[in-house]
Amino acid sequence: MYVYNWGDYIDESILKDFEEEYGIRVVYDTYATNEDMYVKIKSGGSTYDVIFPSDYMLTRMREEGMLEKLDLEKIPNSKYIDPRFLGADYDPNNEYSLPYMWGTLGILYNTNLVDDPVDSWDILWNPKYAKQILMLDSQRDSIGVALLKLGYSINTLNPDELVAAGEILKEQKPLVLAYVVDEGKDKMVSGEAALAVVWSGDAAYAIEENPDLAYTFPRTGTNLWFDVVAIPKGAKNIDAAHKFIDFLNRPDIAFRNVDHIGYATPHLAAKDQLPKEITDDPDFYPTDEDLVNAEVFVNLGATLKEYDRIWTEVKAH
Ligand code: N2P
Repeated sequence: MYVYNWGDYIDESILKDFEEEYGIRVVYDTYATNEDMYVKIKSGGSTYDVIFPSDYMLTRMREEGMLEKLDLEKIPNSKYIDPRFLGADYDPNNEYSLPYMWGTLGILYNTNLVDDPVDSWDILWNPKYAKQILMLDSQRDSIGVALLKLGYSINTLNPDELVAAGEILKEQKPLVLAYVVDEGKDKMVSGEAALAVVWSGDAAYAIEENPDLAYTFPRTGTNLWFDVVAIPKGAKNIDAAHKFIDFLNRPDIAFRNVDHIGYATPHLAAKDQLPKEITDDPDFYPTDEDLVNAEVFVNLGATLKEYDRIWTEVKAH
């Protein structure tokens, strides 16, 4: 069975346990962004059995006929998923996906190096932190941060707003140490950078390695995201894929996994086993009130081309 997941997004000992219990060999590959995963699946060169898209990418793949339906009868452990994560816009009838992890986009910072309040995206444009800022090498996220700084929606279809976002990303570039994804954690842990745009669970992981780090997200607006597990069309091991998804949702496994990777879990039995100081922390388990200004990414349709163009320009600048 072939599993394709984000980097640093599972306790890999769980793969071994699954192989032993089920006698099914797991080939495990990773990707850095939704867009990388999409291109690989779309090209058809490799067939995976299990993938982990985010909300907006699930919508796109669903609309493009790139997904198999899940048979929930074969995933009895799906009963542990908190119902508030079901019936979401990206999969209104829960036909194609089950929630895997959720979280926010925010700022990981080194409390020894940053003495300004971290409560706005503006800090990422402060020249005081020149060459100490890490941005995500992920187009929706980085353009999203720029749109938020300008007070626009992260799902804007307005070309002028997008051009303005591209302009401020180019302005910011001399301050940016690097555009990174999984490597950002190490640069923050080592103290090489002072501020990084990260996904919440990666922050939790880094803070555990270096207690001088802290994470928050601007309450003025951010991206709230949901990552799910799904089976791409053309998968050759659909039965094994269902077994694997069920295994991931077995309470002991779901707990071990989330405890290891540090993201917020939609799995009630796993969440119950986590320390209260984690599940009560509004930066990692935000309440509705913390999220009043947060937006979930949506599939952009034809305007995606504009985002692509702007991101290419920023990267080449
Ligand atoms: C894990 C990547 C998490 C993806 N390193 C956030 N959507």
